[in-house]
Amino acid sequence: MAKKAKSKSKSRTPVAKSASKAKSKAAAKRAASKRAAPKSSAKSKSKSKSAASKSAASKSRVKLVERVAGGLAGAAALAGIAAVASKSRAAKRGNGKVQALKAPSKKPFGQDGKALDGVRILDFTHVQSGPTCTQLLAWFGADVIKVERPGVGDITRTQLVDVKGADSLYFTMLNHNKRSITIDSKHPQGKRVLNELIKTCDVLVENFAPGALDRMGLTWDHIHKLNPRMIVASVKGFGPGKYEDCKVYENVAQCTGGAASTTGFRDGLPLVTGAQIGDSGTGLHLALGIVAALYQRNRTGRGQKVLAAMQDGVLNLCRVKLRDQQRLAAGPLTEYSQYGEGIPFGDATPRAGNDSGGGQPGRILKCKGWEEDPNAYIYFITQAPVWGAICDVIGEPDWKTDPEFATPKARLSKLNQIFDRIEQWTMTKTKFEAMDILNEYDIPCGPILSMKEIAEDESLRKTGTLVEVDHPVRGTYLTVGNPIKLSDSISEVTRSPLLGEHTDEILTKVLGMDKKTVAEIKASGALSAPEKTDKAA
Ligand code: CAO
Repeated sequence: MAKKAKSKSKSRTPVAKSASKAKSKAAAKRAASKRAAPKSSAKSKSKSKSAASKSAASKSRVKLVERVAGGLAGAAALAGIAAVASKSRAAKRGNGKVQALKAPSKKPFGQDGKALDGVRILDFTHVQSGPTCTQLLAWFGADVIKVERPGVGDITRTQLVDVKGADSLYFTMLNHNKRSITIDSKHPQGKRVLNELIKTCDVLVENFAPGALDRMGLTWDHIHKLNPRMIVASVKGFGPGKYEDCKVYENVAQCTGGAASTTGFRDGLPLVTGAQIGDSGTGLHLALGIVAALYQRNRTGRGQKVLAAMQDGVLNLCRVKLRDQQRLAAGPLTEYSQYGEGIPFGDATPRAGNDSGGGQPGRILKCKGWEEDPNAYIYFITQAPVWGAICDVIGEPDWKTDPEFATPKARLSKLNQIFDRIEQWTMTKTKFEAMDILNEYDIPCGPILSMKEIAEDESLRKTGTLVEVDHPVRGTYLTVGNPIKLSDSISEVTRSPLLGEHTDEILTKVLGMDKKTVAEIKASGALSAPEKTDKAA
């Protein structure tokens, strides 16, 4: 049998470590001095520049384009999409000539800024979908200013609380690397601050219920008048249509986007998945839309609206099920177990249990210890090119030449028999033993890992996908770092902000307000929760 000659060499992605205190202080200082730079927008600068400084500005735009392109490619890689913006493309200008590419950075690896350095986000998001998006942008280096309601903040700060008095893990795990300012967006002085922020930010991201942003007076026209370069990015439950005014949460999106009707077993209820494809999935889509809009703005100088509807995002992730819906017209879905079981198909894509989504039949099979351990299982794929190795491993060498089993087509009607036999073998091994043996023969498989096992996984910690973060109120906690690795824009994970922690810093350093103005706005009550009367308290 075709046992592998040498073990697989695994390429390591860059290590992103939780920043040490000293390191993060220095980074904060650097970032603060950058942010303090006078009303930094390239737009206002370039107007008054001489020819020499124009060329410097254009160089820095090329740099930004390159960085944005890098960020886009990272996101695209995760979504399984081909890279859409390469550096060589970014260097191509309107005259059709290709400019010489910049020489590689002389700075140490990973220390030449971040992909989205210089991009400032006005983050009006809450709960999960929007915060996922802005957290990703922050990890790529954007300056994310989270606007929260005074005294209350993002509702998730106080949801599913595990440490009394501390922001919940729900909040901390979705809002890393951001700054927080409290503003009552309906107060006239609050609107004044928001208008100033709109002028200085590149992107406004929001996921309010439909119409809420307009009710605050922040219509597209208003925003665009203040800052024609601003990109306004929204998550909504549905796109335009009969449901466009509806509020939507994760599971509603899973149900309306096609995930629930195709998840679970044929004879059971529709199921929602643990993966937050409606919220985090849509946040990821929105982030890609924002980076694309930033890229286009480099050419047009104009902002645009970006909409990621949760139903659309879920459907995009379920596209193979829409594929199967159309295949039904041509006959039964032969890779679904129900085909081998002789159960007729209806007129819609059925739930397929744990059958493989693609043309390579797979199942979840019991491993040693399954009686006690709910996760003692392995996913096993009978990939056609390694069928011979599978037969040898499970002790059925005759199946390699037996016409009843030798071809993928012949096997389709016997999947239950085949997987029962494979399971007899997997039940003699733990899921990790089975994984080790099967990997030797390049047989695609994966142990069912519990969250406990994942939390303890050394490789995920080494790559920075799992990170321990310090928090002044709750202490150290474990979180998921940036899952997208850029070789020259390494993500450090810094803790989520306390409510309104950066209010003063943003008013003075970002907006350049003097003490008197800050005092005036504060005294108006636009930035603080109303005093509780004795009775109310
Ligand atoms: N100052 C003053 N008012 C503020 C404010 C601030 N800083 N921040 C928010 N508000 C106000 C809004 O203006 C809105 O007021 P009005 O309804 O009077 O205009 C109000 O707070 C509530 O906002 P909301 O309707 O967005 O929040 P909700 O809790 O009722 O609904 C949600 C939550 C998620 C269902 C809804 O926001 C939504 O459908 N969003 C789009 C889809 C989405 O992202 N869903 C994912 C949620 S995660 O599972």
